[in-house]
This record gives sequence, structure tokens and C-alpha cells, in this order.
Amino acid sequence: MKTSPETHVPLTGYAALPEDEMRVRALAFHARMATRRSVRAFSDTPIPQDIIEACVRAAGTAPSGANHQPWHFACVGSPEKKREIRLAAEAEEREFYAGRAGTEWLDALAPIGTDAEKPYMEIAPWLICIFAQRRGGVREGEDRKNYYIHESVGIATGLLIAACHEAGLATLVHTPNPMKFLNAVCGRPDTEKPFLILVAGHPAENTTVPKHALIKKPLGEISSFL
Ligand code: IYR
Repeated sequence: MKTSPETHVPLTGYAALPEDEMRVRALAFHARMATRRSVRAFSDTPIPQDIIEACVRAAGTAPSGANHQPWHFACVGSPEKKREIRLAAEAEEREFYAGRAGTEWLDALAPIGTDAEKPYMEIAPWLICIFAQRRGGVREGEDRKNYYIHESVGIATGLLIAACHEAGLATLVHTPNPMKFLNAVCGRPDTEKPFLILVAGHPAENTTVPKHALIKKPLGEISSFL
């Protein structure tokens, strides 16, 4: 490692915690995240923009290839734009459910009960359209190649989902396929690839979730300690 006082500063934010406190915090975070559900029925109750901004700031702390932060979060709250996105997404979803998906994929989705109708895309107060930037750099206006864009944007999206959950917002990851239409609706350049849409808001009253979604793989299945 090459470090010098010109290029590096002391690490902050890692005051060592007693092990008991580490354990309590780690378990509490798991307990909190274990209450997250993907929600498919939203209320139209408005959510102030500054709350979404704070969640996006948290997403923007994610690690990324060469720290280029190759993401853009287009936060759509305008009813007209939400409608445009809903109509374009539903057109793709109709093709998907009519056969483009193939039977194996449709069988996998059957327990969730989804179909091509996406009314929540207009009802929910926010559609956070996430783009991966193929070019950029650390500073505004740079036009350098970005690296590991999908890994970086995936990590940032995970932080965004956790931040929304912590703020009491329900979310849904939505990925109409293809979703190139998002560039036009959100005014994003062709060098950006639509990554996914995160629907955010309060859940509708009496919302249900599929039992299928409650099955979480146990630790022994998702991990090994070597
Ligand atoms: N994008 C479609 C289909 C869909 C695909 C997967 I993989 C899911 O986990 C859920 C849905 C839709 O939103 O209906």
C-alpha cells in the first residue's frame, strides 16, 4: 500500500465496541431487516422529498469501483411521469406474462401471484429509477470509464432499501424488461443503463404478502465458515 499524508487521512468512525455491544447491535440489525417485506400494494399518502433524499444519501455512501460512484437515482414523484412509467412498464409486462418469460419462469413466480397490472406504480408516492453509469468518474463533469458498475449499483441499491426500511418506508424492486424507456422518461443519457425501479411509500391498508416470501434460507444454507 502506498500512503502518505498528501494522499491519505486517518480513519474515523471505528471506535472499538465491546464484544457484547457488537453482538447486540448485529442481532438487532438482523431483527430489524428481517421485518422487511416486498410490498405490492401502496397507499397514496405523500412522503416528503427530504426523507427520500436522506435515503438516497445513504445509498450514495456505498463502496464502488475506483470510487467512481457510478449511479444515478432519478426520484420520480410527478403523477404524469409515474403514469408514463406505469404504462410503458405494463406494456412490457403484458408480453412477459403472455409468454416471453417461458413456463419455468412463470412457474417460479406463481406463488407470488404477480401479473402485468402495476397500479402501485402510479399510487405510490415515489418511483426511484436507478441507473448505472458506464462513464463518469469521481468529480462532476469527468468522462472516464467506470468499473464494476453492476456490483457497485447493486450494493448502493441494497443500502437504499435498508435506509427506506429504517425510515419506515415499504419498497418494491421492480424490473420491467426491457426498460430502456426509463432513459427517455427520466431524461438520462444513453451511457446510463436502467438498473431497476424501487417503488417506495407506505403500504396500502390490509396489504398481504405471499407466504412464499417468508421462507428465508437458514444460516447453514447461505453461509460456510472455513
Ligand atoms: N417483472 C415482472 C416479473 C417478476 C419477475 C421476478 I424474477 C420477480 O421476483 C417478480 C416479478 C413483474 O414485476 O411482475
